[in-house]
Amino acid sequence: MGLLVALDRPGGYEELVGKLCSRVDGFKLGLPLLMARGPGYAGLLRRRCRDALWVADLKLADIGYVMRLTAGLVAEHVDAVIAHGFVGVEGALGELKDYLDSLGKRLVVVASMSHPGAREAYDHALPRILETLERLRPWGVVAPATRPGVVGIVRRRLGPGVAIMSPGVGAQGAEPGSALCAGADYEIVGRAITGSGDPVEAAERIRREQEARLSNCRGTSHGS
Ligand code: FNU
Repeated sequence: MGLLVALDRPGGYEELVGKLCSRVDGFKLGLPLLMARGPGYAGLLRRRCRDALWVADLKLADIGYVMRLTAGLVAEHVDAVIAHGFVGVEGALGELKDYLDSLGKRLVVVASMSHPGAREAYDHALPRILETLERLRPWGVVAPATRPGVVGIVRRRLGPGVAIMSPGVGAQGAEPGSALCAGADYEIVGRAITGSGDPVEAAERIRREQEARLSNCRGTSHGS
């Protein structure tokens, strides 16, 4: 069972990361924060919570050459980098994965997205993206908590060896634990924690809700 906190809004998170460190499994750094503060800020935050999983959410979607250049700017400070799945393997995700492998870093690929409009693209694209993921075998996959059915499809197709992380819990409407019950390893929560008056209390409450939902669904569906 996992909880990753999304840090998106440009701002100072040193204190918050220190406070949340023992309560969550990791942090996902968004582009607004990385662009405002620079890639080195990831390293500064990481020093506040070394054992957590640190993910740079770059949502790369380019030729391999440019994705390698971009990932290379932040890779030393994080464990994993997120790229889009629709760009395919040859000359794109394959190159990025080889590059990250050579640095001892992990690739996470978006299988489908959490917002309502994702249906327009991903309802059609998902079968092809799943083929890409089967060939590529990235360390992790992003699948939407707002559509737990998609999380289940990804889990069944890729098996237990892939880390599934699911955004959409809280501000986007999904309940804590719903994606975990569908087969995800981590739920990604941003605003419901960072936008709360008491982020530590919010993170603890979400943890409790994850545990409660997971213990209810375990045995009746695919828990992780
Ligand atoms: P919160 N995110 C997302 N949907 O929301 N990486 C996706 O399909 C996806 C993502 C990220 O709504 C988003 O960028 F692939 O405040 C943000 O950092 O909880 C976080 O997940 C959700 O933030």
